[in-house]
Amino acid sequence: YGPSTEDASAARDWLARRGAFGHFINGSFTKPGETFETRDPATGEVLARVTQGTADDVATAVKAARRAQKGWAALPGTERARHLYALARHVQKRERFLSVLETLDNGKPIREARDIDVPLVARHFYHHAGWAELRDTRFPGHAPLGVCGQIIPWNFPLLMLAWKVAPALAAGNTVVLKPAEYTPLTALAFAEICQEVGLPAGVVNIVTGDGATGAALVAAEVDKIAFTGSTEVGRGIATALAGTGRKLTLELGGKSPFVVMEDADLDAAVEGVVDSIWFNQGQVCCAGSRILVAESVAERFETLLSARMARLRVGAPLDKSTDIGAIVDPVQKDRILTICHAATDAGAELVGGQAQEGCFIAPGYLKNIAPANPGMEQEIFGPIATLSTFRTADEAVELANNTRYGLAGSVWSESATVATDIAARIKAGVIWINGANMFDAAAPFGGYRESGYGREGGAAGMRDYLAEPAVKPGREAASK
Ligand code: TXE
Repeated sequence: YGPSTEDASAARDWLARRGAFGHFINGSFTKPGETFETRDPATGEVLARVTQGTADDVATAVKAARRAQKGWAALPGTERARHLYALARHVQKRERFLSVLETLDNGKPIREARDIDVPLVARHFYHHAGWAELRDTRFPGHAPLGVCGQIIPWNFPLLMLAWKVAPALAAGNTVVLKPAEYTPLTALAFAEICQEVGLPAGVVNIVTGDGATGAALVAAEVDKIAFTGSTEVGRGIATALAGTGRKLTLELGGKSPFVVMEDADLDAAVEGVVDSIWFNQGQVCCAGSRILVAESVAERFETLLSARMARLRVGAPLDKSTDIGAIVDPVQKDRILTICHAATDAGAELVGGQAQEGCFIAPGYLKNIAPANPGMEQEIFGPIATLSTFRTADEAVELANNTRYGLAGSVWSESATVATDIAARIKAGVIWINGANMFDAAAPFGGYRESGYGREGGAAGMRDYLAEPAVKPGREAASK
């Protein structure tokens, strides 16, 4: 485990001290109830035991959030901001510990947890501290929604928590958050940070558990559900909430196009693929999983791509030189391999992408793949892209949009005119030009079609945590 040993032992000491975790409700940890194990996917080692939240646990947490909400909303924006700044600073103070804990629980390379996940978490709280102050100027007459139920996935555990918690709190809501069952640990560490900074009790509540706990939260007396996860579960949540009048935002799957035009800087585009589909083992909702490359440069591009792919190091996530860590769980590994087998059975050729012992899969891509191939249609959510070619710009756009999803896209060209023209014609919530997977707290993120609805980040994200005024302030003033 090399140079990270010291940090790793700090995280392990913390886990050993805690052993089993209860929920975080009304500012303190409950006694552990019936528990399940959370493991390090790289080694299979049990890291801790975590409580399986019941409907009663959820109801208790929602009550605590309800009690806290009026007081929290009544604080001046500058006071809410002060708390959000404090959360950001304390995340930074404990960034090494949080990075190691995230890597242990999720299997992602420590380099990514340390340089991407945790810094973005701090940035998200800093940014939304600003929004807490600006809320009434920017959204006059708007009110917080009340209590928000938030259900998050396992691919960016702490970052998804930040995306949910920071805007909700900035707007004046209180929250009950359910982390994913594979990766509950950084959320529980975050609960400790809430205690450290003196966040009022009940403003943030964390109930751990699996899908049943998530379903209990959806059924609880909350004013909004914010969900990030699979399209299938998102669809069920939308059905469950239909007719209840509760607000819902869904951030679901994707199969985002990565379009390499004839005049692209091919070396840069190859590096873009690394950031796009081989980042976080490809377990990224906005991963550029469908590479579309201009036929005239396809051969050269593939030569560069396969050479770069061969240099990626698969291995121990805590090793600083690792590029590709562990898949989050054996179930997910099987899911990835099943789609790859279906793709090759249907005639595609898999380059690389070998399954390795444990939760590891080498990076790879599927080529000679038909548009109707399952590997082309389904979200693989692993380190395997598809590679196909196009002849004209129109064909590139048509292929890019040939999906039921619409989360993200990436266009590579040395011509601003070409790049912006293609970008504008791709139907997706986020488009990067000559880049991939660039996130910022100020930029709204979210999808179209089966990728969901609602936005997270920036003003659009704030709006989704606020209720419109019944009377527009402008008109009210005019009638006086
Ligand atoms: O997701 P789930 P899974 C996609 C990706 C992946 C597939 C399956 O393709 O291979 O989904 O992953 C909670 N009511 N994404 O099975 O089940 C669950 O406990 C309420 C894309 O892990 O959707 C967890 O907290 N909640 C995605 C969260 O939902 C329920 C990220 C996500 O788990 C629930 C993750 C229910 N009935 C997977 N059932 C992205 N958009 O980034 C489960 N949950």
